[in-house]
Amino acid sequence: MNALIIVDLQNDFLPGGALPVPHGDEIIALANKLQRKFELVLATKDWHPPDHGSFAANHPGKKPGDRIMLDGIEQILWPVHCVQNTYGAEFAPAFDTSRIAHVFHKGVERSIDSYSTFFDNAHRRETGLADYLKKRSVKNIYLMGLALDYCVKYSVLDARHLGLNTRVILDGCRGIELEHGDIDRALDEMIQAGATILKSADL
Ligand code: VGL
Ligand code: ZN
Repeated sequence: MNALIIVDLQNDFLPGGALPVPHGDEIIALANKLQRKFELVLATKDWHPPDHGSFAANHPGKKPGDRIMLDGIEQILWPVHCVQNTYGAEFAPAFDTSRIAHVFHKGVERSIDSYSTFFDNAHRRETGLADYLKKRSVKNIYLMGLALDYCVKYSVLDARHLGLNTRVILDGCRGIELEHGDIDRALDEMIQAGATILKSADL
């Protein structure tokens, strides 16, 4: 079975949100359209408690973009975003969620971030997605969403680690590009890991 996984299509990652991904809103129409091509549609949400360690505001003297050590691993600091049960964490209003079978939440623990939709950044805890796919014998996954150079990339790398056939729908993603070249480097890393990059027109 093929599954479509739509990553973090939440208000805070859209233009006007707390951590806007440039042109992030442009993928909403495609997300709605592509769902019809898949038997199984899953989605993820970045879902942080207010005291989350990835928020610069929770570290006196630090600002977004700074890097710190958080519980033993390097962490980039972000603006406060996707706080549980706030508007910013909700799916984009124009995003059709009626066919989504399950939503996986990540970044829920204060002391560790989770870019990947499978594991936290230290691979200590699972979100449940790997088991979910295994139980349903899903071997082929297609990913789209935000942000290409963070959550999509780390999800793809973990998916390849888990042995899943992993395809990235390029025009279904937008990146943050915190540093120039991040998107291209993310694509290279995903290809190196054995993922396929395709366009929605190829589906
Ligand atoms: C993300 C930065 C911080 C993402 C989440 O969804 O790509 N990026 N939290
Ligand atoms: Zn986050």
